[in-house]
Amino acid sequence: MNHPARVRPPVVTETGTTSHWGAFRVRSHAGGALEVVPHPADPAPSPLLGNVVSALRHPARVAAPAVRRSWLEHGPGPRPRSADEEFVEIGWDTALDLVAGELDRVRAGHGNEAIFGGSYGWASAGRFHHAQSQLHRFLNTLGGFTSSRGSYSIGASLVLLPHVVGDAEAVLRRASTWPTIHAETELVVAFGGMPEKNVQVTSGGVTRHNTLGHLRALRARVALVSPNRADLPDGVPADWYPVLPGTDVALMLGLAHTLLAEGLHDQAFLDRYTTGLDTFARYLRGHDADWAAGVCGIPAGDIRDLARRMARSRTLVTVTWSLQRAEYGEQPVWAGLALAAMLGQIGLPGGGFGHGYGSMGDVGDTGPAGRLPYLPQGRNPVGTFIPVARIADMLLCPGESYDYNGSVLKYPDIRLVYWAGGNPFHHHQDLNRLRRAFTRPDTVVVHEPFWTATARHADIVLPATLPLERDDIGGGRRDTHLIAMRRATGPYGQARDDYAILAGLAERLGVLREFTEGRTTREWLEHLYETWRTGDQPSFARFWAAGELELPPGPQHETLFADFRADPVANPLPTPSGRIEIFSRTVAGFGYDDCPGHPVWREPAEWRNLPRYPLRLIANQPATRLHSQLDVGAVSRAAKVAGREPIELHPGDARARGIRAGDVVRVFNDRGACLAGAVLTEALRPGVVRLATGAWYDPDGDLCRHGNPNVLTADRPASRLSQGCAGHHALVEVERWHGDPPPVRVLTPPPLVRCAP
Ligand SMILES: Nc1nc2c(c(=O)[nH]1)N[C@H]1C(S)=C(S)[C@@H](COP(=O)(O)OP(=O)(O)OC[C@H]3O[C@@H](n4cnc5c(=O)[nH]c(N)nc54)[C@H](O)[C@@H]3O)O[C@H]1N2
Ligand SMILES: Nc1nc2c(c(=O)[nH]1)N[C@H]1C(S)=C(S)[C@@H](COP(=O)(O)OP(=O)(O)OC[C@H]3O[C@@H](n4cnc5c(=O)[nH]c(N)nc54)[C@H](O)[C@@H]3O)O[C@H]1N2
Ligand SMILES: [Mo]
Repeated sequence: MNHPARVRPPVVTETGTTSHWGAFRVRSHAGGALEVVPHPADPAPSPLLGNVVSALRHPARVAAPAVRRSWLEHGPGPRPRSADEEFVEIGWDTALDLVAGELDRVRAGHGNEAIFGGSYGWASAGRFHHAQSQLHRFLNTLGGFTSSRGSYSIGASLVLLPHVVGDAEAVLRRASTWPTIHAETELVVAFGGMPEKNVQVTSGGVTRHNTLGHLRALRARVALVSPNRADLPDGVPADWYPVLPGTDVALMLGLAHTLLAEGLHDQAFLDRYTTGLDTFARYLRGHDADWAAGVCGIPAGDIRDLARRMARSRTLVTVTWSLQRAEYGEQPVWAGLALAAMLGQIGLPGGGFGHGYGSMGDVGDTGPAGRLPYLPQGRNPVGTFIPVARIADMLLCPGESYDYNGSVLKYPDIRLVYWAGGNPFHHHQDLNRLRRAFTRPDTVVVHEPFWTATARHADIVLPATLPLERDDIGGGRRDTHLIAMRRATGPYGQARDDYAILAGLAERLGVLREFTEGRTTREWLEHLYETWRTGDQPSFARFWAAGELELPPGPQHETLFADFRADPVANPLPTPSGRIEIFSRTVAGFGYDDCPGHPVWREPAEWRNLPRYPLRLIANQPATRLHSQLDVGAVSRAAKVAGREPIELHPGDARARGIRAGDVVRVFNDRGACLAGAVLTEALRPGVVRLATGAWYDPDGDLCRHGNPNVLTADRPASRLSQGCAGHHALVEVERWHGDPPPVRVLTPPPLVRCAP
């Protein structure tokens, strides 16, 4: 049969922009249709580009300012905040009056500390319209807010690394580069693997996705330590060590024990560059390869062989960020570092320690490491903060004390929660508990482009634009270009830029001048660019007309801690000893049983649920989107199974439960349950299931109809040291769902009383 030829209307305009998954171009066709095409310089454009246009005008967009019916009728105060309640659309003037009035009431009656403006989340790329930066700047002009510290990504590492190597930034931002690894490394021991799905993403985006090519071109042999074979690209020479989730530390101890027992450690390096091996070595006595095998599921012979190979090769020990997003998450980072130190190769090209290869696209990348233009946020006069993942504890337990990094902090009494650019009902653990926590404040204000679960749990929802609907400047760390993000289309419905929303509030609260400094968006872009550029770089007008600016390349060959190795006296680490602290007197002095002074194995508390919930769930980053962003987009939707988020199971585990590929299943434990769609794969270790994060939470009682794994994870910190997010693992059971599953309801807005057009 002949198909009628599809004739594309001619391209009218083409604009450039960028995203956390990379720079791209937007073509407008006659008639208004938009098309996304990759940036011409990008060797590996991200498949996530396919979510952009399909989500842009999706009916799940927030079209107008909306207020929860019960809040509108009864005013501020604790309330159930059901996700099914009706919202009433109101005009912008009324909405801004309500929010400004609430900010005023709360700060006058309870002080600025009662405003929680942490507002964690990735928002969109773009240096000016970064929602969280805008909100922080705005709240600072009002006298400040309770903030949050650290990240969900690396909450444990950010607190641990300063104690043990002095500078978290060095490890996280100046990793040994891929070209050096290609040239020098013989063996990569990759705890958590190096999954290619993750390297398409960097905060702020990159124009050239080089990391994927580096990863696929790896010639060094890789010891892939992961319950999931898919955590390394096919074709990379590898041996698979299918460790049980949460047990990498046991394996590391077994390796370290073998090095010591067989005299394979580098005593000269340890003497000169580290402190505390003796204490660690005493602890290792009870933790040999046989012991490790019993915990981590890797045979003792394989552990000993791997230790010997590590000692005779140029070896890079790398730990993904996922490993520290778990109970006792500090330990795999600290133990991995200790293991690398025992090999004596830290600071040698191609050897040593890495953290986050395969977690983020910019780790090991060779792009420029200079600063980008940024929006000044002012100063927050309120000193109160929480470690970011303690949000539910804060709302549920005002006034209670807790430990954090050697101090005792107290939770403030929050009356108003303000969120712009994040989705806590995606990112936080134990969502049924978070729902209870969100009943406590008087008012919840959210700026969102979409009716996400966070918007549905708010009182006042203000519709925000997406990057294609506004002008901005974009770029990421290690990006080769600075991108002029030129508006490609008008805003959806009545959506406004976060900046415009906050300027409207600032005007009502008498701080317009402080907040805007009298600048329009375009004037801000010019100001940020002009105060950033060097004399030999083009003016803003030329940059904007050209659409992008190529930045000078970064060094190809860099080795983490090379200076320290070259001269530890002239270049000591900023630790108390000036050295790598395998034992930290400071951490030991805190007296935390869940994070003592050297790396230790601790059995996760979650394991008490074995064997009632025999399957070990990995809730990792999704391949088909960034977190929960654009979950209504075409690429994310195409991966759903029967409309639910896919859960991967080993065929044996599925068979034992009568589950076939494509079935809707119920995944459950004591905290809650979700539906998901079964996908069978031999790539997983038996007994392990994988359900990625980010399906928009769709609550029906304790059940999420759509497949958000955070109904299953525990709201338990990594330890008292970091209070970091530990949401990566949970124990669950999976069963076939019989009959028709309840429909997913997140693709349409909540019940809305529409205002007259
Ligand atoms: N179980 C488990 N949970 C996890 C993790 C895990 O491994 N396991 N990983 C954690 C990690 S590492 C992270 S970083 C977090 C991520 O958690 P988040 O960063 O909160 O997730 P996002 O989906 O990126 O949320 C960003 C939100 O901002 C909105 N947005 C986009 N652009 C704009 C804008 O211009 N203005 C406004 N107002 N809004 C905008 C998007 O629609 C989206 O809802 O999740 C964490 N949660
Ligand atoms: N496509 C895509 N890429 C992303 C993101 C996204 O949302 N989508 N998010 C970005 C963000 S904000 C961050 S912070 C990074 C996160 O980077 P990571 O936290 O490193 O990424 P994850 O995919 O969550 O986990 C990496 C791998 O660790 C393995 N793993 C899980 N548990 C264990 C364990 O106990 N032991 C071992 N050895 N392996 C285990 C999993 O199989 C998983 O695939 O990813 C970034 N990249
Ligand atoms: Mo993250």
